[in-house]
Amino acid sequence: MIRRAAIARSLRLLDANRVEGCIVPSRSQYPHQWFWDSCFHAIVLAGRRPAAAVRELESLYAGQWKNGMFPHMRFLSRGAKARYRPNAGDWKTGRPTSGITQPPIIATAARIVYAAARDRRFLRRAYARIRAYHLWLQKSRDPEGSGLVAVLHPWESGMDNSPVYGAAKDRYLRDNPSPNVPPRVDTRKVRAKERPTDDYYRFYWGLIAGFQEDDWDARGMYRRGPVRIADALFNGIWTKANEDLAALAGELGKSKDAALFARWAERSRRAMCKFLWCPRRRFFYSYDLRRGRRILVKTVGGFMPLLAGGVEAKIAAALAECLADRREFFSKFGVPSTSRGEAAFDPVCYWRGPVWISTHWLLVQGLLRCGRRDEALRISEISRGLVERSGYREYYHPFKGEGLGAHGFSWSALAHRMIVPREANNL
Ligand code: 9WN
Repeated sequence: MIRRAAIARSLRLLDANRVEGCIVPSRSQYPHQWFWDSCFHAIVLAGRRPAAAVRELESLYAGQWKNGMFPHMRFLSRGAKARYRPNAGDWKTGRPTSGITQPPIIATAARIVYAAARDRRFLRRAYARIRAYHLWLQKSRDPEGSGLVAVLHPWESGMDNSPVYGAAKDRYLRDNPSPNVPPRVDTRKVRAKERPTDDYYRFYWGLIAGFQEDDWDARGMYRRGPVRIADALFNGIWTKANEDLAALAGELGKSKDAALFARWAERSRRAMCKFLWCPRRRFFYSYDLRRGRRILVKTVGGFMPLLAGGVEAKIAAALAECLADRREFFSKFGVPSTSRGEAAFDPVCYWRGPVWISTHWLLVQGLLRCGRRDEALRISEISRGLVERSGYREYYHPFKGEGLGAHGFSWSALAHRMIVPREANNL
């Protein structure tokens, strides 16, 4: 009964955050559409409102570029312009979207939504859109076919000020005259210490200016962009997404496509184990493709290769140990975004320590996949507890459980949908 009331509250929040046919992450802080947020919203809705889940995913099509890319943001109305920067005009992409992407979780979301909605028309349309996206991502972010796709801007990683991007930021600011950054609006409603520093903002805006010089040409951005990082979370999601796209292709009888995407998934699994896994430190790290070395900072992203399956039992065991270690990722209120052992760890600052419900959700899927049910259940329970206690906040303090960042934050509704029904993984 209590559970049902909680789910109803989550659905009410999503209803309240519906703007112009899609759900925004938070009315006050993020008044536009974000790519991976909408995928998470669709996953939440699939449980009780499959038709609404279909609509949420389909609302992303309006932003998709001709070359197949799903941009990380789609700007909703002119009225919202002043409330979020960079706005559509700042990006100069020639359309009301940003020019970069975000973690490619749409195939996974579509598989979950299809398992719930069983709507063939949705499946056919979604498949065509997502296939184009995967072809774009593969070609423009892994042109050598290594199995690892690159992130070119920290915003693409979804974990914007993660210390994974710290060294790249420092190098960038050292080599480039500090770009002019318009006054920040993100710190008007959220305390500055919970948000990225001004330096990060100079880096974010500077990278955008560089891409504008390349006229948003994917090849030029990849070749000349100062950041080229195989992010562990992004690649874990990408690998799982290829497996899910292969399943959707199979459902449509497209066996050649199914074989292609299954091969891509397998290639990425191998590449993650070869390049991201460090046998000595027993952890998956993001990899700096420009410099040819791992970025030795432990973040929650290091658990995400588990999503892809096929991880050796001893690797899964090492990660489970790390998850249970108080000096690393164990804390009363969940799994911090950055290890407690890192110098950059900060329990209130955004992706440098706080607990996020989205990464909890991903972690639960990864743990279930490698048979770690007890750990998965613990994280599910903590997630529900956080939302009950502190509301739908953007992130939470790992030791105190207090809410941080934006209020009325949509994807925190995932707390009530941590365990996805088996049929979603068995189309
Ligand atoms: C920049 C919307 C997005 C999330 C990201 C999160 C945050 C934006 C920002 O909010 O990023 O894209 O302005 O800080 O880091 O993961 O998709 O919720």
